[in-house]
Amino acid sequence: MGQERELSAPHRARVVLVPVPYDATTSSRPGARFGPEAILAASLQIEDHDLELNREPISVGVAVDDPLEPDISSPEAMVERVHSACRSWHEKGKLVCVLGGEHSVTVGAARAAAESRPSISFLQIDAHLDLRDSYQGSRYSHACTARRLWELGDVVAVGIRDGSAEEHRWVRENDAPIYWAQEIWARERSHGEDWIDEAVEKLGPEVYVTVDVDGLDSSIMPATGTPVPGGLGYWQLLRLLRRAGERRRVVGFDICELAPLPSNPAPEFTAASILYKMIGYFTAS
Ligand SMILES: [Mn+2]
Repeated sequence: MGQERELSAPHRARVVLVPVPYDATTSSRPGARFGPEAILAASLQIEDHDLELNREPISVGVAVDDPLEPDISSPEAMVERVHSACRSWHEKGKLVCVLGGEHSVTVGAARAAAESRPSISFLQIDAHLDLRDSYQGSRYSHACTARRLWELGDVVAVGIRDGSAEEHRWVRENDAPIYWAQEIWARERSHGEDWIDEAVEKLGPEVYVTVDVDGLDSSIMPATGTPVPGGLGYWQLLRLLRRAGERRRVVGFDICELAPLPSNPAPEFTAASILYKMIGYFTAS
């Protein structure tokens, strides 16, 4: 985002981006540590005017924090580091967006957003349930993200198409609201996009939005550690995010799990575009 320097000064900016180049618990292809840098580089090519919103979202002011140094002593220590970095921006009244990094960093960002907001709820875009209580010896693995979010508030998950038997059992036992990718696909044949309003209605007044880029279909988002076919389309995801911004107060958000592919620059432009759209949608009021 090639914005004017004055607007990107932290004291002027309404939005602060916190890059978290970390991917220590990734179980498949690593590389999410290179995600923040790739998204920020691609963002320089995005035009300031947003055709859909008919304004320049960048004009709210967007500051970019220094990349958070990874703490590789444990995933829990890294979550705490993200938490404390985000908390200091929340205390200054900023809308904080974390650029991951693997999805475990969301837990720290969400905790910071949840402080002094006991009724916060979460909108999770993902291919995976991420509902394991622990994974490979850690409760702060990327595979446990949604389970940790449930300890802070209700989670509405969208685009899901992968999960273990244990996770599916947890969904049934807890009656968790999941918008399975396949159900969305089938439902749109007969009912159009009514699922979007329904999903947003399930969220409380204050919402944290986490976008794991693998929620998108792997044809447009191959650059991620664990791509899964049959995911959300670009416009489908944007319509959901826009509606969430219109109907709810978004108090924090992130975009995670981009692991850039040297052979294909399109995914980082896709992620940068979604980031810019979210800035527009979530700062409308
Ligand atoms: Mn995922």
